Amino acid sequence: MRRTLASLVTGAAVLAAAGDATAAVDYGPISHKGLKTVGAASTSLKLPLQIGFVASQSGLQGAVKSASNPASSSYGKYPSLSTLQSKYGASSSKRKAVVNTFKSNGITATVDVTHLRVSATVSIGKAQKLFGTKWKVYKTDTGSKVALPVNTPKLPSGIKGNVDTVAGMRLQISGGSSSAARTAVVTEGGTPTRTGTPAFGCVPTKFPAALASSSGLYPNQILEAYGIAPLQAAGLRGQGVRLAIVGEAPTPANDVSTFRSCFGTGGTALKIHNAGSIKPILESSLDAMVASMVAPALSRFDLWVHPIDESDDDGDVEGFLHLLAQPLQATTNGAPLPHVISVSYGTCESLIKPYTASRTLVERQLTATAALGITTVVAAGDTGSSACARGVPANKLTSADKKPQVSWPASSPWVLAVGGTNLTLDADNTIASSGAWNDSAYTAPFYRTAGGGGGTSVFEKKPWWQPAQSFAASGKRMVPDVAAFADESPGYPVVCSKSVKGCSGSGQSIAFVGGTSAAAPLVAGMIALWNQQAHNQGLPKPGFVPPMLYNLAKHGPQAFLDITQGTNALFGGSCCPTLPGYDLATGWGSPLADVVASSLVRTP
Ligand SMILES: [Ca+2]
Repeated sequence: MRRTLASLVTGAAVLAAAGDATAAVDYGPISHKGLKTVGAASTSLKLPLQIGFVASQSGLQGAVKSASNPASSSYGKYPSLSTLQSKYGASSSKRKAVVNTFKSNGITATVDVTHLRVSATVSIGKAQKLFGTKWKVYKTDTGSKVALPVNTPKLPSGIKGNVDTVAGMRLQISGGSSSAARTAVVTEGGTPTRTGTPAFGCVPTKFPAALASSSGLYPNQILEAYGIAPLQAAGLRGQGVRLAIVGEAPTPANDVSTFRSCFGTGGTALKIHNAGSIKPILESSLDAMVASMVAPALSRFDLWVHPIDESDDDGDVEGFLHLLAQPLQATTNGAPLPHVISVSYGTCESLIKPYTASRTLVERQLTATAALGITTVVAAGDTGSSACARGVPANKLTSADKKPQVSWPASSPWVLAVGGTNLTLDADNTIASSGAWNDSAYTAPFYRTAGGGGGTSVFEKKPWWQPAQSFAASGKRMVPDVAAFADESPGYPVVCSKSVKGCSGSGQSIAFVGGTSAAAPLVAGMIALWNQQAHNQGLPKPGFVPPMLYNLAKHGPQAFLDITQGTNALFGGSCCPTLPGYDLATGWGSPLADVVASSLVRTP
């Protein structure tokens, strides 16, 4: 069984944003121009509003730069959460004015821990009075029904002037024509079957069927290949470091512990938060098992769960915002901030592009996270240079699906984007060859339209730490930053049980799973070890690592396994071949964890 990562989104309606040049408040796509009116919206429907304060976004961005730039004298000096609030967040008077305006209308509004955002759930009945417009239900061109304001909302005094972004005025009532399941599934550096020498752990006795298969690169092999094993042997196992995974569903704790005892990677137990009665998914199992094999002895190992409604036209960006905000929000209950957050979700840029308001709020959340010295590691996607082809059955792929696209939020300048590679190992588990992950290069039965995400963003600006490249559109964010083993052929062995969505068989079994959603927690685990190394040696905190890694690629390229074989194009076209050095299929290549750990930056 093979599976790749879950996505945020399916088909989407593309609506024009209702712009108001003077007021400069972004409500996202709330225009109903050209849509068929269904009727009045029920006044009891609830709008989950997420509202961005007028705050010092440029100051916040500057704080990320000065703390994460290895050439800066303030390298490693990240502000605390309380400094971030007071220096860059909304002022007390702005926060109070907004909260009190809602309060006087009988609505509870809650300011988030960064003081950049406030949330309030408002019935359409109350919203109509508060914002001076009716809401009606409209039918979109995908067949979904949405409630939208009839006129551009008018912000009441107390709110007006204190906020610049309001998401959630548009409420999806029913889903549209959602596309089919997202379950997906040495050519050019890869071998679709097992290579090297696995340590099978408990597999021969507990999972003989997995032993008999030719799939899977096992934990000992991955740890050896990427220079993680020597760090672990030297005592670096994540002690003192906090790693958080965010996901739309939990994993059975028992599957994670079986995996860890099977392969000898036991240590700090995974704490799962807010799982409720949500059915476990394989994605979360993969994330937890891969991160735990790299950094088994973390001081905190958390999985934060928040459901995502994948039938929403926008892929539930607001649900994603909640998901992403949890590790920071948990500080209100006394939880310490994580050092690294692993995210295996994404959606293709053209689907998310119109949803400007909620997208802006996610970007700000990611900026605040980076400013606190936390790296958010995001999977770059599993459909090569065509991110919109995700989840679309081969016979239904349109030319728009096949177009070069990257996945968001991997394309955000505030995250580390991790692409995918294939991997062939020698008998001693050192790397024999590695190429861009692209299963369309294999023949049956290993052929898949699956590969590592990468390309150039259409709406994200090129971050200051990314040097321009002749082969990419100038001024835009290039994806990925790095890449690691993600090939679902042969895949990673993962323990899964019957209760897990997407897992077949009775009781526990081994599934072989791939995707950049495996590569992302792998790199997140490495970042945990680099944090520990920096702490042990009294070096500045690696914090938001992309600038440090790009600096390293320039001055010490041996810290990466440069990938020069293959392309991540699944449907032909010129994007994106691997090249010597940086390329749009694999970034700088695969970080070699021990070399990076020995090259960490000292204070200038
Ligand atoms: Ca390369």
